[in-house]
Amino acid sequence: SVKASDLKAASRKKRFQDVFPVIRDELVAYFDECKMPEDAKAWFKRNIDYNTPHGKLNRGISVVDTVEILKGSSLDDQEYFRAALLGWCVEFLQAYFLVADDMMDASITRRGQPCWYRNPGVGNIAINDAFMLEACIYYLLKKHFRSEPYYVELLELFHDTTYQTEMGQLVDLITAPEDHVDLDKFSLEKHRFIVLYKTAFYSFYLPVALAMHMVGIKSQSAYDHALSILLPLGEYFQIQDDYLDCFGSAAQIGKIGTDILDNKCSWNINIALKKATPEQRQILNDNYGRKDSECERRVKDVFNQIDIPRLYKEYEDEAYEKICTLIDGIQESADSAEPTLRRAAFKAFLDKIYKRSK
Ligand code: DMA
Ligand code: MG
Ligand code: MG
Ligand code: MG
Repeated sequence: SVKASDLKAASRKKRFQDVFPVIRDELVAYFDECKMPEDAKAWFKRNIDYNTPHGKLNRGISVVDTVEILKGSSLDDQEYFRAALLGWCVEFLQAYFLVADDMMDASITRRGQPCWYRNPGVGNIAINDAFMLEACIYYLLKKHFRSEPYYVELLELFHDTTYQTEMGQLVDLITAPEDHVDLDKFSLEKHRFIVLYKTAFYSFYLPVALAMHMVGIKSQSAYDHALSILLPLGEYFQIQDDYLDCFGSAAQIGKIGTDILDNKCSWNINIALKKATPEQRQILNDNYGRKDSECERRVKDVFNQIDIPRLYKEYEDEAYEKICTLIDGIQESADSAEPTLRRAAFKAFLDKIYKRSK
């Protein structure tokens, strides 16, 4: 039976998705203004349509959800549009990162379709297409938020979280050299650094901080407190991503895992290294990070012998408990001059990802 909460989530997603064509058409209209050639306009539109709206949209919808919870009442049509526009800016940032990430990770599929760079005639043009998806963010912010007192805060937030993500991607990539496997260089500490930087800031802190600016929260301590909950939440989310890369089904996650082939410092390999017998360690040394599906299968066999799925379930329960405790630590004060953090905003985010299989 379909639960009422699922129906509500579906209708919220639908409302958010309905804003997309309006935003897309604004972006494409600028190409007309600039008298761009028709084929360039068509390319740009196809880039946006292919790479931006087909994900789970958790990050984007979280901006709207958080604005509503912090404000404490539902939004009128204009407020909804503006919150959704910020949400779509997060989705453009995500699209930009993913188009580039798939090239760097030599991935095959994304969101159930070929990675953008693998489309006929696209190839390395995808590099410029990624830059253009990023540029969409600043075009939209300028058009819709230029006169807001918090405009500079929005710009800094996007710039800072973009920089953090790129720092994380740098460590992710240089810890996974293609031509040299050295599992001694991996550790859970290194993994933690990578996932906080490459994922947690832009996927979890950014949407909530955007919503906080929109409802007029100015106190730095509120942003620091939000960060102290959202970084662990983002760490948990990326560990799920690492786990599903190996143990999820391609049909559900919409992508074919490449972490073993790519020599990635993922959660699975770090846990396996802690538990492996000398024999298992030798198999991992000889087969991890080799561009060969037979080697990949041998690594997966060791992961299963070590029972990574059971260890993951234990981790997931612990992480959930820990994050709930952090959320319970929020003091909700009603008589404050500006809106304050709300437990429900963080709980909503946590419940969207708890025990996810996609
Ligand atoms: C995700 O890393 C981080 C960014 C910034 C895209 P990833 O390569 O594990 O992501 P995915 O599994 O989606 O390719
Ligand atoms: Mg990737
Ligand atoms: Mg990657
Ligand atoms: Mg991954």
